[in-house]
Amino acid sequence: PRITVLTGGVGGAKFIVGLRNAFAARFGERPDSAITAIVNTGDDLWLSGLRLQPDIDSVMYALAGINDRERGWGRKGESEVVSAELRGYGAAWPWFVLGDLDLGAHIARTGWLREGWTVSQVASKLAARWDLGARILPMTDTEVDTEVVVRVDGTEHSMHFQEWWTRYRGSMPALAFENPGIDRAEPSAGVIDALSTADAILLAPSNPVVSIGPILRTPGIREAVVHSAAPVLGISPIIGGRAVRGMADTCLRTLGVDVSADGVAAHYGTRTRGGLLDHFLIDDADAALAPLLSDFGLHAHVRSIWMRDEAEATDLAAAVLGI
Ligand code: GDP
Ligand code: FO1
Ligand code: CA
Repeated sequence: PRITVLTGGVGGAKFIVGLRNAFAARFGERPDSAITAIVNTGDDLWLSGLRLQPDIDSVMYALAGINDRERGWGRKGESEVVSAELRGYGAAWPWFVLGDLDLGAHIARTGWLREGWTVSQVASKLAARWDLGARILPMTDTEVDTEVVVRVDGTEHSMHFQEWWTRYRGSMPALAFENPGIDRAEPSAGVIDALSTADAILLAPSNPVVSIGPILRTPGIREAVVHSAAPVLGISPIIGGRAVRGMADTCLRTLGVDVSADGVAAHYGTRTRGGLLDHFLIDDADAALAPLLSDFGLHAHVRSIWMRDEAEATDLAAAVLGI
């Protein structure tokens, strides 16, 4: 079977690692091209002349088994020699760490982009180094970096999502999240095919606003999900009214979405009623919400959806494959 997953960085990456493992256990082979991750590129940014793709790198590092699990982002065993030098020169952002190992990916990527390779070709070239067991596709080859609209002293300003997220930790109330140019962006090569030929489409437990949001806003992607013959299944990123980690709660409030598993389900909507989902997985802690989801016309599935380690992620993905 072919499985296509829409995903952001760390939350989605945990699930995709589990999905790769569960697929291999169930079908007796590594999924490789049978699992396609369509990854958010809204987090991407230029910094000191380098192109960073945090969500692409989070998925690649997690599948390669070289991610820093404690910190949640970047490479494990990282050092910060270059970052300290950049700070010394007053270059880049003083609040933003560019790890030495991580910089290898940024330099390689930027070099290839300057040689004329597309964003998705570059993602494949980087991925080729590792035995990932899944395919990584950036949602688009166009730069559509997410901007956050904030109000300072009564006037509205935009800042890059990474500045809002890492410098201010989401503490500045966000009025809106925008992706300038996205109306003219196209899905990268293979994205629509991966959706229309999938046997199942999954919405990873990623940030619905700033990770899944930009993917669905890329022209053609939402329609491809809605019109797919495959079942569409989502996993809630909200457990017991809280984001497991990160600031999905703050992002949801900006859109006026209730911070709850049923709030996220209603935000995605039910396919039979003009939305996206056929199935939604919620945590045992939210079991009381299951009847509400059924009222939305959704198939609700209740189990533990908290992935504390790789074994729990694999169990969760095995349950998803069984639906
Ligand atoms: P980011 O791009 O690095 O922020 O990662 P994602 O957008 O892919 O995922 C972030 C979301 O993952 C957050 O909203 C978390 O609530 C959610 N998340 C993280 N870990 C888990 C988990 O173990 N289980 C579930 N259900 N959600 C999780
Ligand atoms: N997150 C931080 O909180 N602080 C950092 O200094 C930081 C550096 C960084 C460098 C490269 C990269 O790919 C990701 C990095 N992140 C950092 C994580 C990232 O800002 C966010 O967690 C995600 O973009 C949100 O999805
Ligand atoms: Ca992200």
